[in-house]
Amino acid sequence: MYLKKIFALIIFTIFSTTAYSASMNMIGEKGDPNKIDRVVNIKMYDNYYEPNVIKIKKGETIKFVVENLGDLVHEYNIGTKEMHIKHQPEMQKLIDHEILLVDKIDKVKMKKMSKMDHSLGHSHANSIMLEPKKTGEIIWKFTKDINLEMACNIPGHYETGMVGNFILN
Ligand SMILES: [Cu+2]
Repeated sequence: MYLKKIFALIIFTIFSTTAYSASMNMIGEKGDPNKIDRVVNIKMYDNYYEPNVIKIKKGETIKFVVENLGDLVHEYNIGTKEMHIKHQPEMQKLIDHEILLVDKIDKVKMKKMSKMDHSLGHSHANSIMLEPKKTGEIIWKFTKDINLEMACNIPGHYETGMVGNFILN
């Protein structure tokens, strides 16, 4: 009985990991730091991005240098609209666990709790979450013909305009 449970858990873990990487491959891949074609500077404010429209070419590797100039925590996440909508409950979970505060990320708590629940670890190659006055980087290779958005999935931010578009040309 016990073994059966463990087996089910392993299957579930494999399945959810595979499902996740499949959706990641759909939008491109983590870029090679030695093959950067272009650097784009992004400024995050409460609640919008500057710039919020970026032209990209298929196959291009871009290093995004993201700076949070707002008073709130913000996220820079590259994905499809559907991915962003799916991601929003995960963000709510971070708030419910008091890992994500208005202007602070409790990284110690995040690390501790992510050992029990992987989705709380919140570490993906296509996104970065920053406290006010902090700067971070994402290196992303755009390999697919797909409509992508940059978005902040912290509850209320996407809805109030913290979203932008990648235009493929
Ligand atoms: Cu935000």
